[in-house]
Amino acid sequence: MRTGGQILVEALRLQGVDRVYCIPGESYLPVLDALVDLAEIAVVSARHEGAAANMAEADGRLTGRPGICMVTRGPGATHASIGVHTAFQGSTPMILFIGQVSRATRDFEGFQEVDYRAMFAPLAKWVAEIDDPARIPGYVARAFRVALSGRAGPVVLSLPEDMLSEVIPAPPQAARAVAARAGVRPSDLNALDEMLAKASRPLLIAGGTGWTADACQGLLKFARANALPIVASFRRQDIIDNRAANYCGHLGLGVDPSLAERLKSADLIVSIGSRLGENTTGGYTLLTPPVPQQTLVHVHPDPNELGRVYQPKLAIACGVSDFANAVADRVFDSVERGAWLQQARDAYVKFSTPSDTPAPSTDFVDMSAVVAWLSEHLPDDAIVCNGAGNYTGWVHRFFRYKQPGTELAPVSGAMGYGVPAAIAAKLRHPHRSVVAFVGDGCFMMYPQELATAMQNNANVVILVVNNGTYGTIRMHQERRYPGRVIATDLVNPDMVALARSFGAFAERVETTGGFAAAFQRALTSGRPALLDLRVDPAQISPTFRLIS
Ligand SMILES: Cc1ncc(C[n+]2csc(CCOP(=O)(O)OP(=O)(O)O)c2C)c(N)n1
Ligand SMILES: [Mg+2]
Repeated sequence: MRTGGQILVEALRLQGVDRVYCIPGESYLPVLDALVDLAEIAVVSARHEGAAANMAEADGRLTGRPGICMVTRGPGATHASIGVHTAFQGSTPMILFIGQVSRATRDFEGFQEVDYRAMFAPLAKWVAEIDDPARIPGYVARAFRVALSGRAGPVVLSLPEDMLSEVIPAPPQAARAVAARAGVRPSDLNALDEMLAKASRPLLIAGGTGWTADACQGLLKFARANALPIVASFRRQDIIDNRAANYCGHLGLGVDPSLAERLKSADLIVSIGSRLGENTTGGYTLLTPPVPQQTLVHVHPDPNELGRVYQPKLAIACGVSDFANAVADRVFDSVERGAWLQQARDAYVKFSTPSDTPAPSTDFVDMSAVVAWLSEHLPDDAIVCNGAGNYTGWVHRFFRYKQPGTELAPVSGAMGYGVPAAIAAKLRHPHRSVVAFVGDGCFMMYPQELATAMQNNANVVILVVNNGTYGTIRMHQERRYPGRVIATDLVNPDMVALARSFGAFAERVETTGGFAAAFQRALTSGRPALLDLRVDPAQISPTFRLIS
């Protein structure tokens, strides 16, 4: 005989789950109780459901299996929704479990009752409520398949509390779900070869999720053999080693103007895994819907994404790994385009080298120098996390990602992601260095997660890019409503004292020259660490200065 909670936890174990992120709630006590007896599943209790959901999302991104988050009804679910949205926009496999009111009181709008099917309809791939404990194994197995299949994403399962405490004979369980994948047709590959062979200005765009290390290598091999430039879609900079001669930059906010021009003037674009979203396409201007000027080949695991915005000449419904593995060894006779590739690569190297930007003030920490120093000195497998804000402009521009699985950055542009993501990364890879870049605004969304880091020995290094403002919005204000500043100035706490109050290592860094030594002390402190970097508030982006 088993409780619903025990059946659920057993189903998770069989799916290979080894860690859940949660905030506990009385609505799902039988699940928590079942976890007491299961050493294989670690339970990490965070301090805010938004952080717990971000941690689960980051874990899903790093493992390629659904990250698991558990929260209570109403307030817990509404807090956690940000992580579900981030997983949705980021195509990250994730499952959110929510305790729900009992079946007998449903629709009374009792204490904290919410209709999750309605609430999460546009945020999740699938939302369901489990009414019968005997059906838990089926729902869980389906949730894993839905989260993993096609365009990966989040699933929400609601668990009425009396269903979780009902005792029934143990039902049969399902085996570990492996999503079925569409494959590549030889005729599509031949058509692609023909188009690429004739193109004198082709560009490959690598993006989306589902990349294995082999697939990343395979795509690079294909690009090398056929002199093809590869660029990364928004916040997918770790698919191709940025040091490789075929890597030619990042399509995103603050895009290199010369790369934007290159994309516009390409005669063939092959998008592999990327949806070609708003930030990748310069707000749908570098490629214009519905039929872009450039000939488009679109490879995506979900046929529903093909032709959703852009009508491609050739649409290939196929997972990125299968595609990359299929093209890895293909070599074809093509028109000469060594110069096209070389120009693109040279432009990337120039744009991502700090000397290209205005000379920094010596009274502050210069983020260009900090990011370039980290790019040079961190181990190749270090994981670099960030949230949203103008400070990310320096990271995305000057950091060279060297391995897949080293960039955790929200495609959704959600502030607050960096610290929770870093904690999840450190728990998943305890022996790798994990660095979180956060703005002062971004950090203050989840500063309390320093407690989670302390409690779980997640020794991350948090770099607060402290400019005393919601800089991004200030920049937009100055552009659209010059001189009319409102709601963007920040009066911050003493970040060093705040971090130390949790027991973390913390120091303030006032100048560029002080950074390297402070970083080494932080990294080797044996504790979660925070460096408060005092940056010039007028230097609002790598290229834009406020004139005061
Ligand atoms: C959760 C969330 N709320 C609001 C925004 C809008 N927003 C984008 S960037 C930004 C300011 C970020 O400030 P900070 O972290 O200090 O970075 P800075 O721009 O100053 O470098 C805001 C408010 C957002 N993207 N996400
Ligand atoms: Mg700021």
